[in-house]
Amino acid sequence: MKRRDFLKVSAASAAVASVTGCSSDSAEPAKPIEQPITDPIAGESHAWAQCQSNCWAWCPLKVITKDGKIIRIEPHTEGDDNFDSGFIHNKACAKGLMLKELVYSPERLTKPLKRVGKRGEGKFEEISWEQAASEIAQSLRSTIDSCGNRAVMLGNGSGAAHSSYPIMGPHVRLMNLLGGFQKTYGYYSACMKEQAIPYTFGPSTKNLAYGQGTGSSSVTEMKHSDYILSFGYNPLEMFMTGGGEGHHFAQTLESNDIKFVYVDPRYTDTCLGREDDWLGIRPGTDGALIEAIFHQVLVAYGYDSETNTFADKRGNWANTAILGLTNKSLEEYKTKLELELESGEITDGNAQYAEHIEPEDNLYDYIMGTFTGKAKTPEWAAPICGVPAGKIREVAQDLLSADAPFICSGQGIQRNACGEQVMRAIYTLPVLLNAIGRRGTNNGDLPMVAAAGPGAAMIPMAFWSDPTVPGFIGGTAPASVVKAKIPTYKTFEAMVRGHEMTERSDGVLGMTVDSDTPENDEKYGTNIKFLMTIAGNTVNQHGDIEEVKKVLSLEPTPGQKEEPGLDMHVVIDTQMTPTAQWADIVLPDTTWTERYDYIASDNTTVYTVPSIEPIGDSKPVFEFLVMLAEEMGVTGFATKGLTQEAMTKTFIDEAVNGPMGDPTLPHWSDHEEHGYVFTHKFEEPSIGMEKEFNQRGGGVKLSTPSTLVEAYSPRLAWIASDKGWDKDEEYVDGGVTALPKYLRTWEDFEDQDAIDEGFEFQLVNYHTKGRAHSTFHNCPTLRKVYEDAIWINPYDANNLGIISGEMVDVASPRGTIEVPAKVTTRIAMGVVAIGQGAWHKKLGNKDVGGCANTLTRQKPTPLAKGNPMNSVRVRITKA
Ligand SMILES: Nc1nc2c(c(=O)[nH]1)N[C@H]1C(S)=C(S)[C@@H](COP(=O)(O)OP(=O)(O)OC[C@H]3O[C@@H](n4cnc5c(=O)[nH]c(N)nc54)[C@H](O)[C@@H]3O)O[C@H]1N2
Ligand SMILES: Nc1nc2c(c(=O)[nH]1)N[C@H]1C(S)=C(S)[C@@H](COP(=O)(O)OP(=O)(O)OC[C@H]3O[C@@H](n4cnc5c(=O)[nH]c(N)nc54)[C@H](O)[C@@H]3O)O[C@H]1N2
Ligand code: SF4
Ligand SMILES: [Mo]
Repeated sequence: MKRRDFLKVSAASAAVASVTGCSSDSAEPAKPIEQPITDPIAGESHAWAQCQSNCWAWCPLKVITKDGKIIRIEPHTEGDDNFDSGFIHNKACAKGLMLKELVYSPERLTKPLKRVGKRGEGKFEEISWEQAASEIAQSLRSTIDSCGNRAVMLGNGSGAAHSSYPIMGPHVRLMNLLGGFQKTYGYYSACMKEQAIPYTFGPSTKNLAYGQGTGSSSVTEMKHSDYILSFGYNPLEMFMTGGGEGHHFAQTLESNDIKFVYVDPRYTDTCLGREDDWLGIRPGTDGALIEAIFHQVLVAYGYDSETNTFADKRGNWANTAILGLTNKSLEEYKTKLELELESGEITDGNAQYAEHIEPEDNLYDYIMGTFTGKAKTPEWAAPICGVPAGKIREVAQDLLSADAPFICSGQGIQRNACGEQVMRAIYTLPVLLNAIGRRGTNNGDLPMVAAAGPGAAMIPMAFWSDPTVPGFIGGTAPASVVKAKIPTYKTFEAMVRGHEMTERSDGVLGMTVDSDTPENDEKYGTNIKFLMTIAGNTVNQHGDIEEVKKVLSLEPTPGQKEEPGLDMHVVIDTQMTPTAQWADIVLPDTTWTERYDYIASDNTTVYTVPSIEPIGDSKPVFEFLVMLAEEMGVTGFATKGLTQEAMTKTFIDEAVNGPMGDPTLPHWSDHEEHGYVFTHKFEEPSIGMEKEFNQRGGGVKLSTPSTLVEAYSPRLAWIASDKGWDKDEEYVDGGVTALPKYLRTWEDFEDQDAIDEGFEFQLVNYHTKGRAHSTFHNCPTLRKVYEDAIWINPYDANNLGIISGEMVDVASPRGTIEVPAKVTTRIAMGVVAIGQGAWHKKLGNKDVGGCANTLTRQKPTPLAKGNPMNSVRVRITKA
């Protein structure tokens, strides 16, 4: 079994028992690289660790020590950089190489701490691990007893992504053994597209975010394309591992004759002369650009309303693949559903929404303006998106004449108040063009991350968190009784009004919805009262820091489900972060160099052994959870007295020999004998959605209720109706529509109220090369190399009389940050941009740390209830 196939299996735990071993027929053996050594002359030793930061690459790190201290970190240098060989090696970027600065940082946590002042005041006293375990156990027990397991939340944290321990690890198992907990859904990375995909391509297209299970093609497929259209897909900044995806992307463009058009308000390092065109679009307006492209394509196809056909290249194919392309097609579909309802023989899950289908609201007529008089021409779109009409025509023409257009997107584009809409439009585009499911094309999504899939890394995670996994050392744990899931972006709101949340009002999944009477919908029933965050800097990384702080400073009201205020906030990290400052108890975890661990990505397996002793009194989170389990009187927790080393070996043994294992992976004994890092042959994945779009007879078969691409979604028509979800008055059309439409939202390009209040600029807060989110922020070298400054166009800067390097105040209705300006033509006019993840540091009424979330808003998107961090308007003034 390929590791990617395993992912699919592990997602569906019901299928687990039927999986028997793996075939190793075609697999080339993994290659070991470099043994740990001791250099007797220099007196240096080295061992291997892994960069576990959430950048999806998990580069092996060679940790060089002398006299028990890390003296430097080196990348691994064996293997090759050629994707065609299949043995890609992940060479650490500047961040991983600066790990030493994190291990020995002044902010490094070395002792368990207990708050002494008010929450958030930042005053702590040192306590023992025993006291910490006992106080946490007491508080946890009392929250569960008085408010139930739904009141207990494990906070979001991605700081040690795919480690066997801090993420999705022993804490999940422990909480399940205690009767369950709230683990939110809809992660910050991709939750708008996670909603957009099932509505468009069907639920089976969605299993994991991050380009892994979104049906997209691999980045390796690009070499078969002749035209790449990227909506903010930015591999040279997002996938920095040398030899990995960014490198491969650059190689592909250099060695093939491909036209590359990059759409982003920022001119990123993905361009740097590789692009044929950079379209410096306004944030949140890609939907308008795409509608104008639809217009040009539909005009070129020509529509014969008599026969209800288009003269597209494949002979009316798009009209048979897309639900809702024309009035007639949608009318026929509605009639079919009505007949099903009448006869009672319902085969189509959309039948229940038949009455909400409005055939006149089809894509063709909407774009042509047949009933509205507003055609979505390039001339209509240009003043909205800022891309000249001539350019839009050129893109449409190129898309029409290319043999294999590869349309793709990043995720910043969907971190927007209309993120679901724009993603549904992007998914529809390649279908309309018949540029999907075949060589050199893509489904519009983030290309599969070729060098950095989590692969077998999921195995230990599954063991910890999936109680159905057989054979696990701890036996089986009961599944969580808490089925309801709150959207991640409502985490803090749920501390104040979780008790009244329903699926319809707040997107809480897994609860009963009474489809006609919202008053009868099941309520979540309690506020969140206990929060434990491991490897997350949530205060810094959630929207609107001041609002987050306000919620965290509410006094606890123990036992009162409907009253706000956390009983306890526990943070387990390696650094004294802005989030740890807001904890009641802070616990010092070990870093990636101080514990055993195991991560296997698609192309590398690293068995990490500690290269130094834990600093101070820090302890692997695993060992603390064993203590907590004992305090709580939980039996059957996973350890059976094993050390972390033995535990890790058990994981590897299961990953290789277990019922779901992959025998082509090296065993721990192979690691000990041959090397702590192995590279695996990366097999080029198949073309995205090839199966779904190449049915016998040229048909399309998706897992949507209609089996077609639901550009028009009957369920969304219901949600948008009066009987559906609550309307959001700050959106035109309530923010949800059956067709993907460019919608006006709050703080968008056209928000005249905000502009009148002086919030003249749109703000993009991107993922900078200098951090993985907030991780690595406190590395002084990185802060010098990657300047945290607000990008502003020379035209705008000139109007404000601002020069590069000058300190400016960037203010939104939520707060103000003070940062230097960087005057550059690399940003569209009217837009400013800053790297997200800088640590919030309040001085007076300003955040002098420059955290983007001092500016962002906590209002969720209408459908996914996700984080629209790029829907922010700001005012710029001299500091
Ligand atoms: N404004 C804005 N905000 C955003 C985004 C945005 O684009 N704009 N992006 C969002 C996205 S996509 C994401 S994924 C989130 C990420 O948000 P988080 O998941 O909070 O990620 P980090 O900020 O990197 O914080 C990770 C923490 O884990 C700690 N850590 C690292 N290793 C270990 C370990 O081994 N053990 C323990 N116990 N702790 C460890 C680090 O010190 C750090 O404090 O941010 C989101 N926030
Ligand atoms: N160096 C580095 N790499 C990372 C991370 C990191 O923090 N640092 N984080 C990792 C993680 S967890 C994630 S989720 C991914 C994040 O990956 P993404 O979410 O794709 O990254 P962003 O930088 O937020 O956005 C990508 C680009 O989209 C642009 N953009 C923003 N709004 C719009 C818009 O409305 N339209 C268009 N066309 N473009 C827009 C931004 O300017 C940016 O250049 O990256 C991963 N890789
Ligand atoms: S931050 Fe990403 S690319 Fe850089 S070393 Fe870590 S895993 Fe590799
Ligand atoms: Mo992310």
